[in-house]
Amino acid sequence: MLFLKASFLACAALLLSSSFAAPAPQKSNTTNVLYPDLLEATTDELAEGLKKGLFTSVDLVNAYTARILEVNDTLRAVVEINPDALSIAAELDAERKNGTKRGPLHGVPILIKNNIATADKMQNTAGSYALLGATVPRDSFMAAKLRRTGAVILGKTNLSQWANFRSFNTSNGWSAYGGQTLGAYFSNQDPSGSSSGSGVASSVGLALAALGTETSGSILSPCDANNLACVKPTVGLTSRDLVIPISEHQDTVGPMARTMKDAAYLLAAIAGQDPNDNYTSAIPFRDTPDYVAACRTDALRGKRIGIPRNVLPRSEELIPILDAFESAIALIREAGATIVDNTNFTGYEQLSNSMSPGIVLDVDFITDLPRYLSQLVANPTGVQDVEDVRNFTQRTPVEEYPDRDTGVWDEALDGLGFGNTDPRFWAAYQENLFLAGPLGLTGALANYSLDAVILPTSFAPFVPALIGTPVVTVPLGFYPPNTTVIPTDRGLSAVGPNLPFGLSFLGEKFSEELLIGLGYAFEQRTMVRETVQPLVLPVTELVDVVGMGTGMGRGGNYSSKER
Ligand SMILES: *[C@@H]1O[C@H](CO)[C@@H](O)[C@H](O)[C@H]1NC(C)=O
Ligand SMILES: *[C@@H]1O[C@H](CO)[C@@H](O)[C@H](O)[C@H]1NC(C)=O
Ligand SMILES: *[C@@H]1O[C@H](CO)[C@@H](O)[C@H](O)[C@H]1NC(C)=O
Ligand SMILES: *[C@@H]1O[C@H](CO)[C@@H](O)[C@H](O)[C@H]1NC(C)=O
Ligand SMILES: *[C@@H]1O[C@H](CO)[C@@H](O)[C@H](O)[C@H]1NC(C)=O
Ligand SMILES: *[C@@H]1O[C@H](CO)[C@@H](O)[C@H](O)[C@H]1NC(C)=O
Ligand SMILES: *[C@@H]1O[C@H](CO)[C@@H](O)[C@H](O)[C@H]1NC(C)=O
Ligand SMILES: *[C@@H]1O[C@H](CO)[C@@H](O)[C@H](O)[C@H]1NC(C)=O
Ligand SMILES: *[C@@H]1O[C@H](CO)[C@@H](O)[C@H](O)[C@H]1NC(C)=O
Ligand SMILES: *[C@@H]1O[C@H](CO)[C@@H](O)[C@H](O)[C@H]1NC(C)=O
Ligand SMILES: CC(=O)N[C@H]1CO[C@H](CO)[C@@H](O)[C@@H]1O
Repeated sequence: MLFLKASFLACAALLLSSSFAAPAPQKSNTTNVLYPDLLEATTDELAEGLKKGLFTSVDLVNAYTARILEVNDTLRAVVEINPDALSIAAELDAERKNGTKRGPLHGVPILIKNNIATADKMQNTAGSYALLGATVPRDSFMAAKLRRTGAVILGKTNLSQWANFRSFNTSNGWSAYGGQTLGAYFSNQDPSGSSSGSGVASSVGLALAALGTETSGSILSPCDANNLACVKPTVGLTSRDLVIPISEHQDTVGPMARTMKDAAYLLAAIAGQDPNDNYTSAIPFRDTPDYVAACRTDALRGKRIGIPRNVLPRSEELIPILDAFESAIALIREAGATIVDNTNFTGYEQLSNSMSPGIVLDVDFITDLPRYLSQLVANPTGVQDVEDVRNFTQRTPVEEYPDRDTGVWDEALDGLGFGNTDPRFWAAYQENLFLAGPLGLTGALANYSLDAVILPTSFAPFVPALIGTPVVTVPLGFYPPNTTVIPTDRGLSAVGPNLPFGLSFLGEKFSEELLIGLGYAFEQRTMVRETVQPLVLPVTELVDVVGMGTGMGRGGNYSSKER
């Protein structure tokens, strides 16, 4: 839920060796007429095929399962496949035959991050062995919502362990339980995080889309790095019931998809009030807005869009992103929007040097994790709080301590140690709200009468995270093929040839309907996602599995890899 920013300056540059430039695998073209290509398949295409009986939900589960297994050894995006996925799909197929259609996601496979609990055979661990075998009393509200709309929960995706709230020297996409997830666009690509597996899985079509969670950047950043269209919803639009927390004030669950419209379908499925998460009582509408209908190509026309220039740093590595951002500004103007430049976040510098953002997360984690753990019905390791989890982590070798430290928890427990009803918490929280609000995003929106603000996605998460406002991101461009690789301390490629990046739209609380429209209009005018193909691609398509039925199961016999 918190993403680790690549430290551009601390990294030595490494010249690209030509051995990295492996050719992209040959893509099958046998999937044209009847079957959508699963790398780019949309909700509308899958719904149409299911409706016409061209393929079934069982076929989709078989195809996506094969794709997951094809790239498991290289990408490690999915840690577990739901052993019940085929039987659930068969039931949904029967229901459809019987005349019941639950909605556009009926029978469509979706992956969820491994911190969103399901009351089934799958684990919910946040990537830690401290929670292996732990069980919950019921599905999380997110899982229950997905099931009710007819989506098949196909599996759990890997994440930066504890949503990147453990260590100061770990890597994006690593967890003890799930190993190291990698991005698909370049050798050893840093997948970003913490919703790393959800991002990578969506980007190479291991399901229609995935759910991620964000505290500060953990949906937006992997969407940025993996060429996706995503929504980081307003805190309170989507319930955090039985989601392993960092911070009740900042956590949110959202869709990570390849297209804006798919993200809209998924958001519509998961948004809404939940008595088990009282932040959802702040939702200002009775009926969820029609996020799919908001996808209009003319949505930018007549809108006022601000640019908080003072948030953008200048550095050599950022030139491709900043250049693409300037082109985006021109394009948005052409689309009929008014650009208001220099709508700066006046409190940004003070905020950047403030301790308050860190204090809020540390203290919330100390407070909120025990609340999650207290709801477990089975808890084999018996961990009750952050202190227990630290102890477990430090003495369990597979957790890779001390190579990956527990610095975040040390800071929270030893440096602060108080809960979020303490006045010291309140002071930090109020400072965040003021600097990121009136002196930040909400101030800029009000002072310049803006509908939204745009930023390159790598600079978008921080301010909205502190005030719980929504952000939509869509693909913007790619680093050029001759880009010099910049590795992280653990050797992941954080900058490199063909690595994707995105554009973000930031708005007021509960303005998702507006932001989705803006994102969609931009996406449809640019369509940059498909201009670069991932290096690692599964090749199984529907044509390879249609009619195989439920007999295959996982680890089945797919012979399509050589095509
Ligand atoms: C598939 O690709 C081959 C080689 O590029 C081409 O000859 C053939 O016409 C294509 N088939 C279809 C159905 O597009
Ligand atoms: C991926 O590979 C690892 C290691 O071989 C294995 O433990 C894991 O179960 C695999 N994941 C899936 C989804 O099959
Ligand atoms: C089919 O519909 C009938 C009548 O609504 C219902 O009784 C039956 O359980 C349904 N079967 C399935 C597989 O959904
Ligand atoms: C939710 O409940 C907590 C604890 O009871 C309370 O502190 C908080 O103000 C409530 N939040 C909302 C949005 O109602
Ligand atoms: C906004 O920030 C930019 C970049 O730091 C700066 O050049 C500009 O003068 C600022 N504008 C206002 C109105 O503060
Ligand atoms: C850590 O766990 C060990 C083994 O359960 C226990 O003996 C020890 O007291 C624990 N230490 C702390 C500080 O909780
Ligand atoms: C991570 O930090 C710990 C504690 O400072 C240190 O022992 C370990 O060597 C570090 N690991 C790396 C890879 O830097
Ligand atoms: C909005 O205007 C108020 C009043 O002039 C000012 O204090 C604040 O800094 C402005 N905020 C932004 C982000 O422009
Ligand atoms: C990459 O190519 C572009 C255009 O050909 C050139 O301007 C740029 O200097 C090159 N960059 C590197 C790092 O070689
Ligand atoms: C599995 O694949 C092998 C090798 O292609 C083939 O001989 C065998 O018949 C297949 N088994 C099934 C159950 O399809
Ligand atoms: C559940 C799962 O996928 N576990 C694997 C995670 O990665 C480690 C290290 O690569 C493997 O050993 C696990 O089997």
